[in-house]
Amino acid sequence: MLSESRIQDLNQPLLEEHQLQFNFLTDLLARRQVDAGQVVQQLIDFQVAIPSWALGTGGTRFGRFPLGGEPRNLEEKINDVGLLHQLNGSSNSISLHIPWDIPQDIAGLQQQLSEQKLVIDSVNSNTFQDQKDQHYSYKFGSLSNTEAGARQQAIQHNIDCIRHGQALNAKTLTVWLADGSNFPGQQHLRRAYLRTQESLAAIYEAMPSDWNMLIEYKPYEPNFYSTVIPDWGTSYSLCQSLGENANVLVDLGHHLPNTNIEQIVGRLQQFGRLGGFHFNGSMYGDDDLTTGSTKPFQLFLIFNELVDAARDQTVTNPTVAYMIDASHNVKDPLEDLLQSVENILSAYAKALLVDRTALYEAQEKNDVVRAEEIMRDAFLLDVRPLVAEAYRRAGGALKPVAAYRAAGIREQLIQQRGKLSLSTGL
Ligand code: AOS
Ligand code: ZN
Ligand code: ZN
Repeated sequence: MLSESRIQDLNQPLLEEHQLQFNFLTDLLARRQVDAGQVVQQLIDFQVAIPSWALGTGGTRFGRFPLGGEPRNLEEKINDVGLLHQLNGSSNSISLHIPWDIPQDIAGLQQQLSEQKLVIDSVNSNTFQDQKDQHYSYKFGSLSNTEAGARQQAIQHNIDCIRHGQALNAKTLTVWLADGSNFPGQQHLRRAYLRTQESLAAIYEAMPSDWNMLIEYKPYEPNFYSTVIPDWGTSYSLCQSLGENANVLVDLGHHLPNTNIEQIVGRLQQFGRLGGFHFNGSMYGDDDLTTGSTKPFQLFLIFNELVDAARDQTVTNPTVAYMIDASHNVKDPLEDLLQSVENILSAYAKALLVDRTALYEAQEKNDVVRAEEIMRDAFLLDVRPLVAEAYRRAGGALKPVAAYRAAGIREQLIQQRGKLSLSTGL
């Protein structure tokens, strides 16, 4: 939808100022023995998957305010991710949600994906809603349900997800369970865990050997007394019992306020069990706001753990899958996703700039203030010229949100798909 030359035209008036800022930063970093070009290359290589359910306006249980032009089917969702990828060069993959995105025309989809330079990242199962024609209800759980038939149905759904994913060369199944209880005594806590473990083992057994399972934890919602997989420890223990292709997924919104998420990230890498991320921003819980909108320092500290572990040869963690899991009520979802990716790349760039030798030295000497200053030095540097340069070198826009608006993309989408088009999803 956007031609490369259109993006170049939009970049043209911004180029001079960009060069000025980028050159300044390059010189400044060179004085500190950091090669700006190398950092830019690492930013270009960093890709964040976009979930199919984030492309339409999200909502809350109090209502939804559709924006128009929302993708109505998988083809249109892929198209939207393709647009994002054209603008920022950093979103080359899409995560599917079954049954919302069951692939029909496999050959057509494969062709579309390759034309838009995209791949399918992961497949997410859905056992938190009842689908019509479904025999057993998930009202009282899925993989942990007390009824064997309901568990079997949920196991089969996850296996079906794998089959759908295989058709499009995906290699990851993400499992998030809403299972839990709302009132004390409602559920036998240990038995619910054991039933879940057994169900997950059945799915794991059916999974091809080159696939990975990511197990997401969440302390509350939609259940408010207990959740079967509430925390990283439970996810971790399940992964340990399943095998090496099961790993923990950290969704930034799935922690109680003030949890030290960066430490969890560090621990999981130490244990070789960090499988992936769902990025979003959060004030209170699973708010699904723009990543980095409220706590950019926390995001930086998380990336600091990732960069640090990547440089440590004693850490043998599998490749981490990065995805955004956010969709809120008031923004154009495509603008929201562009902002999220930008905040993620900025946090990563800052983490790459931490003077690690000096930091280790300060840590060894217990020089608290010096250590903190080193972190602040990296965090407070304005790295936007590095991120913009990464976009530009990848053929994207220097300022993706501005380019998206200037190109009138939402208006075009509304014209094509209608004012009332509704995306399937939450
Ligand atoms: C739910 O809270 C989890 O974050 C899921 O990862 C995800 O949002 C859901 O599967 C989307 O339907
Ligand atoms: Zn999530
Ligand atoms: Zn969530």
